[in-house]
Amino acid sequence: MKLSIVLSTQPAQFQAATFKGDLETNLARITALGYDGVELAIRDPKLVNLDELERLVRQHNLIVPAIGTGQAWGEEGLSFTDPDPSVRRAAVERVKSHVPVAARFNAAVIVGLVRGIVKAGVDHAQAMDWLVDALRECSAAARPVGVRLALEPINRYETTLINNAAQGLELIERVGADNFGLLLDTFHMNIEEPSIEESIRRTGDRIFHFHVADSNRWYPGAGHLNFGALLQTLLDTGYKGFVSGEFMPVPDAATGARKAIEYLRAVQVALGR
Ligand code: LER
Ligand code: MN
Repeated sequence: MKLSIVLSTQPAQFQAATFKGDLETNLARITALGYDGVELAIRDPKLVNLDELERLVRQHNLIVPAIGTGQAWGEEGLSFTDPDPSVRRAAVERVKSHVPVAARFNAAVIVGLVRGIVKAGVDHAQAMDWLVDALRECSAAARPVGVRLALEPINRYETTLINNAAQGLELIERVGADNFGLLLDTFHMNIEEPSIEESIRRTGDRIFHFHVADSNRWYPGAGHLNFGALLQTLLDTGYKGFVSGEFMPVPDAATGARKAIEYLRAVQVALGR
């Protein structure tokens, strides 16, 4: 089981980006803790020196399994489902601009909150149509360079569009691209799924990436999720990707990250995987 943890390349409001800013120090900490990879949250690739980022990541022997794009929504309000067509276009262009970055690292591009929420005056079916069009366009742009897109079902308190795995699987049917799949996040699943294990089984080989946080969105082991059962189910699907920590920096990022890896490695040993 390969473990990574989220690092935002810039300061961000999003609370569960465990590490933020100060790239060199944080990459060194992540490596020293024993993580195999780092998931990079990037608001806008134009704001990042990508050669320098790649150099630092490789210097620290880390793999980048996925690139998060949610800050384009969190910090700038860009979304695939905004009633303003120029905002939708900017969101699609922004996500497409992450494709070469992902290709550099052989990473997936995450579509989280950049999909948007259904805004006042917008019909849910209309928002779904915009979402499908945007995802088709981004998947088509990613395919020639071998990049996969992972849409994350997100709990009802953050969005009204795609809250659970079943809705995600229906969306996969509509988008109809083989490089489009899902990112499952245990924090959201605990709120939305009838059964976390059953939803993992059903999503199967369409699980392109996996986030872990406990029920309280603290490090795994700090809440009441059964990580033994859910990770066993995940590995039984044949999932070979990363299990990526995305939790609040409680009591601080370094301590939470240390407790998470100690706990997850112990679960792994108990499972004999
Ligand atoms: C991002 O991966 C996530 O899980 C969302 O809660 C973002 O708000
Ligand atoms: Mn997540």
